[in-house]
Amino acid sequence: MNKTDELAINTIRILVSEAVDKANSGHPGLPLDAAPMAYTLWSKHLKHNPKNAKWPDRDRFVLSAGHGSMLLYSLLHIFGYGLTKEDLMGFRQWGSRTPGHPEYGHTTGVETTTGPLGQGIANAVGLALAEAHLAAKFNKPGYNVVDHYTYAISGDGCLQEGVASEACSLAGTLKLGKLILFYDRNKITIEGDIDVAFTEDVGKRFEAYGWQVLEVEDGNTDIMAIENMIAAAKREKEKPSIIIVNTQIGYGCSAIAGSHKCHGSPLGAENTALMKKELKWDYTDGFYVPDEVKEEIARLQKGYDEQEAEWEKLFAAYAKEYPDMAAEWEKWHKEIKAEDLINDDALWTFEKPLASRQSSQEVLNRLAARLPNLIGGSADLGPSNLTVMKTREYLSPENYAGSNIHFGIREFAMAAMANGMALHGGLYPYVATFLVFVDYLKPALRLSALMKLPVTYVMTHDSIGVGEDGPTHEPIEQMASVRCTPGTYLFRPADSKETVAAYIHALTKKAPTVLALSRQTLPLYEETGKDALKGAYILKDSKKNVPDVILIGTGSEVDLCYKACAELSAKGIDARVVSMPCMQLFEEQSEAYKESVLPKAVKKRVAVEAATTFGWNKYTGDEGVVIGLDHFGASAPGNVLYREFGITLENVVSAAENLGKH
Ligand SMILES: Cc1ncc(C[n+]2csc(CCOP(=O)(O)OP(=O)(O)O)c2C)c(N)n1
Repeated sequence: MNKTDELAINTIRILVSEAVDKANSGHPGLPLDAAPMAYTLWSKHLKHNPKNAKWPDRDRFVLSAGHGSMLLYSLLHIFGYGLTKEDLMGFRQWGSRTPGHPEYGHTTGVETTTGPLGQGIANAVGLALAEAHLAAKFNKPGYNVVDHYTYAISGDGCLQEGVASEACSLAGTLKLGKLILFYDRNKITIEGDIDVAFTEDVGKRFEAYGWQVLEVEDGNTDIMAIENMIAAAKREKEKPSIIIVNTQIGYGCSAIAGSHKCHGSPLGAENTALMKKELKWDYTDGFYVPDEVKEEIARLQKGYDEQEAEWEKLFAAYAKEYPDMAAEWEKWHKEIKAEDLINDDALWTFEKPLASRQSSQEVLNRLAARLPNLIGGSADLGPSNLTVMKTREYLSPENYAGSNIHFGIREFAMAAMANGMALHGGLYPYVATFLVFVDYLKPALRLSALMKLPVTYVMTHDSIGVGEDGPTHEPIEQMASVRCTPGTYLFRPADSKETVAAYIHALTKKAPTVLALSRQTLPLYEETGKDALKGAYILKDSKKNVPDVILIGTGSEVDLCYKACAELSAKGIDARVVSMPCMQLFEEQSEAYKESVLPKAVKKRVAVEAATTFGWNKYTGDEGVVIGLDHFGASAPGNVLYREFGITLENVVSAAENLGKH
C-alpha cells in the first residue's frame, strides 16, 4: 500500500473512532473496515468535484449501510466538501450537519438519505437507471454529456433486505452496466456472526441476477486488488457489478476487530488509544488530518477541476452543434411551474364522467405531451392502474430512451428506485400499484417525504369499490396511514378535474403525493376545478350564510354528499357540501380560508369516506358523525359492499337529519 493512501485511510479510521467516542454513540465497526475500499474509490476512480457537489455528470456515491455515516462524513471532510472539524466533533448532536445517519439535503455531498437498510441499494439502481435514460436521450456521437457511474457500499445487512434483492434483480434484467456495488462482507451484524441467519452464496445469487461478480480477498489492506476490481467493474459495459470485499469488522484495533461489539458501540478512549498505537498514529491533536493527506487531496482537486472544466467545454460544444438538445436539457433540468399547468385550460377540459383511474390516465397522457421528463410505470399493474404513457416507448436494455418502465412485481424497489431517479435530477418519476399495496412500499414513501422528493404515487382501486377481489385488495387503513406520514400528501379526487389538481400538486410540491383513485366511474361535477388545489373547498354551498349542516366527502363519496344535499334540501335542511381531496393541503391554508369552508360555529357535520374513520374526528368534532368502515371489506360486487356496510345515500341523509337529536 502506498504510504499516503495508508495514511489517508488511517486518518479516516481515527476520525471515525474519535467522533463516535465524542458522541458516545454511533457505529465505528463498518467504517473502520470499509475505509480502504471507500478511500480507494474516492481517490482513484470517483468522478466528482467537492467544489461543486451538484455537477450533473458526477458519479453518484451511495452509502447504503447508512449506519456507517462517519465513513461518509470523514470522506466529505478530507475531500473538502465543506464539512469542518467542528462538524465532525458535533457528530449526532442537535443542529449538527453530521446526523446519526446521512440525510440528503442536510449535508452537502450526501446523495441520498440512508439508514433503513437495503433502500440505498435500490436508490442506486434508480440513479443508474436515470443515468442510462438521460444518456440515451441526450448523448450524441462524440458528445457523451451524460456518462457517469453509480457506486454503492452495502454491508451484510443491506443484502439481507428484500428490497435490495428486488432492485438488484431488476438491475440485472435492465443490464445497468454502470452500477457498481461494493459488498463489505465482514460477516458480522448486530446479533453476531451472519451464519446464524445468512448462509447463502451471495455471489451466486448475483450471478443469477445477471451481474458480474468480483471479489477482493483482503479488503483490509489490499488496495491494489480493490483498485483493479473497480477497473474491471468499469470495463463491464452490460452487467452491473458487485465487488465482494472480504473484511474484518473494526479492522485497525485488535481489541475489538472481528467482534459484533464494535458494530454499534464506541471504541472508548482506551481502545482508540490502542488503535492509534497499532496504526502508528503519532499525532497528538484530535480530529487531525495530516499535511501529506491534505496535499494529496489538493493534488486530486486539480484533477477534479480539470475534469469538470472539460465537461463544461464538451457541453458548450454540444450546445453549439445541437442547440435544440441544449434547450431541451435546460427544460428537463428546470422545476415544473404550477402556474403553467394551472393556466393550461386544455388540461382541465373533460367531456364525460370517468373512473378517477381513467381520469388519471388521461391527465398523465396530457402531461406526457407537455413534460418530456416524466418517467415511470407500475409494479405489473399498468393495464389496471392505467399508467402507460401512450406516446412513449418502454424502457429496456435495447432502448433506454423509453420512459414507460416495467418494474415487475416489486413495489418497494419500485418506489425506492423512483427516489433514486428523482435524486438524480432531470426526471420526474411516478410509480403505480393498488392503493392497498401502499404498505408494500411505505418505507420508501417515507424516505421520499424525508427527502422532500416530488415522486408521484398513482394508487388505484382505492376502496371497497374494488368489489369481488375481496378484503385483501380493499384498502381500509391505508389512507389514514399515508395522511399521518409527515411531508406526504394524499389526494383522493372526486372527478377528473380534481385529478388534474392532484397531478399539478404532485409535480410541483417538493414532497411525495399519493393519488388514491377509483376503479369505478365517478361523476363529472360542474363545480369542481382549481379550488381543489386548496385541499378542501365548498363544492355546493348552502342557501343560508351559515349552513344547517356540512357534509364532507372525498373521492367517490363526494357523490353521496352531493345527492344527500339535494334530499336534505327537500326536507328543509340546508346543507353545504365540502369536497376534501387532500387533508394535508387544506391544513396548509390560512385560518381565514379554513374558517370560510368549515366555520367553527357549524357543529353539525358529517364526513363520508369508504375507509377507516380514524382521523376524521378532527373535522367532524365531538358533535359530528363519520360514516366509514372500521373493519375489513369482503368479496362481492362493489355496490353490494357499499350497501351492506352502510355507506349509502340513505345513511348520509339520516345521519345529517339526526345530528343534535340525541
Ligand atoms: C431496515 C432496517 N432494519 C434494521 C436496522 C437496524 N440495523 C442497523 S445496522 C444493522 C446491522 C447491519 O449489519 P451490517 O450491514 O453487516 O453492518 P456492520 O455490522 O458491518 O456494521 C441493523 C440490523 C436498520 N438500520 N434498517
